[in-house]
Amino acid sequence: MNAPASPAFVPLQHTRLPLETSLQRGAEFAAHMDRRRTTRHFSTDAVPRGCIEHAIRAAGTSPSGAHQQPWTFVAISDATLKQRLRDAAEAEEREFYAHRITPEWRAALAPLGTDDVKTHLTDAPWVVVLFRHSHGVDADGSKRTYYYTQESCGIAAGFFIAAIHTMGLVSLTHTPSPMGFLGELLERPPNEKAFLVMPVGYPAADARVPALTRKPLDDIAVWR
Ligand code: IYR
Repeated sequence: MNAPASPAFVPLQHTRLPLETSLQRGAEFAAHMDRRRTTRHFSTDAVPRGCIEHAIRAAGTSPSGAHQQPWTFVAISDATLKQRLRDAAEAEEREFYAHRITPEWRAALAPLGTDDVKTHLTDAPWVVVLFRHSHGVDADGSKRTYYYTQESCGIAAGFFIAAIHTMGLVSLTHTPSPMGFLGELLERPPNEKAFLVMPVGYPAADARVPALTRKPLDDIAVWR
């Protein structure tokens, strides 16, 4: 058995900001994020690959369990592949909306106007599929345990979505259920499990969003 690696440490690069700057930046960032909306209505206008690269780079800076970085981002722009993905997702979703959904779930989704028609999967110039590594695979093919992979991928998805918004683009978090078909379609190894599908692009000129409000700070924070 190998001895555990001794940790190598380097100085943290950090400059303390004036308090006023911290507060101003914090307020600006919160307001910026509050302008993010999920929409189902995408323009077919092209988005250069560079934008998607920036967002994946940002997502790749996310903290992860034991720094195992348990993620792969598959960025699809090929029209045929997007159509195949849409066809397969819609087949699952037709089953979901017709049979698998519970009455309570249907009622919860009603205000959002979701259905089994996933036009965004072919309209959006990019569809990015985040795969979660349920475990690692060492060079000799043996299985390595990974830790907190759900949390790690959830945080990475958040960074990705924030980066997309910062570039003036929109995304939609889509969770076809079940997602097994994505690993097959995108030829991912068995340890990679589809986690989230995110069409990315510009909003359609007539894009609409549900008229929803967000919980105020007092409803989501507790101070002790
Ligand atoms: N996976 C389905 C259903 C769906 C579920 C939830 I919770 C949503 O917030 C939205 C949709 C779909 O993607 O349509």
